[in-house]
Amino acid sequence: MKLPIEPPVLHAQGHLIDPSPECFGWLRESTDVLDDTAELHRRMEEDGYLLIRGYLDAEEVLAARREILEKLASVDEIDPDFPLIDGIWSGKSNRAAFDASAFAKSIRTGAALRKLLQGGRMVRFFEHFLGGEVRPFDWLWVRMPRVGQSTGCHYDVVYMGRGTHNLYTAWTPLGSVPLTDGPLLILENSHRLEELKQTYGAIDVDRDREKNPWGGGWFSRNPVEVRRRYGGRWLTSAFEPGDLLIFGMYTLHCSADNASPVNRIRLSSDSRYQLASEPADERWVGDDPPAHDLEKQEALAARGRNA
Ligand SMILES: O=C(O)CCC(=O)C(=O)O
Repeated sequence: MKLPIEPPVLHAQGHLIDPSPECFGWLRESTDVLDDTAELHRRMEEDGYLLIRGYLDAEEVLAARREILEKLASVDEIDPDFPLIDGIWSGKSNRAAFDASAFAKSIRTGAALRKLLQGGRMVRFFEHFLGGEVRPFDWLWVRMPRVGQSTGCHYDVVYMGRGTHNLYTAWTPLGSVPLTDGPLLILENSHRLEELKQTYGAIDVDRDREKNPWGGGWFSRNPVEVRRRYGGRWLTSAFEPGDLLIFGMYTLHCSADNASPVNRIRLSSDSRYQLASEPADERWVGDDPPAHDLEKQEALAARGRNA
């Protein structure tokens, strides 16, 4: 992909990402080594992520996009003056008239989304990469930030670290994500920050709710300060349907603020993959994963104790 020579003006959580070459750069592509599993492992070890262009079937990606947008349109969130597939925010929502958790479930369990993320080329990638039968988490995350919204800096392990850490996130743009629309940002070399891994990276957002100095799971809402403290550059890219960004549990990431000039919602999913033979974090697997619901987590644990 041809990326601009001039660095973009990006903000994250309202902070300007310094575009100077010491502070900002582009994600390295690994598309050329897709068939070389040893090299993919080497790059994951070196970079903490893999960016593979055009790997997924773009038609399947767009089918998942359409499926989600139809649901958002059904609660009036999509501007009917534009083609549905453009995903232009209407500036209003009728979601409150519906059961919020049922609506969220319908978004993350759609047939087209499941087909894209829990089978086919996606699972084949991880079978090769992990070298065995793969278990995708049953829970899928769909992100729909509107203009002005973004995700704070975090390691994924704090949300899903109870099973194997040989676990990977696939961040999948569900449509084009130009630089204006709030793409994902990865902090270079953050998978090697041993002190951060042993402090912040050792928390469990649910178990450590009371004593966790980071409040929720985000390490920081200020990526500029994080970079100043830990070094590295914030890396990103524009994305097209079919592109895939994979990273490990200790790769610090956030997203840029969605600054779409046309009010487009940034649609993406993040899904997780591990070897079926390794223990899975019980919060994210099964027919009705408990997620962060502490009562459901406790009921599940009690069933385990009584089994
Ligand atoms: O897409 C986003 O804004 C956040 C994604 C994320 O946090 C993740 O993939 O773990």
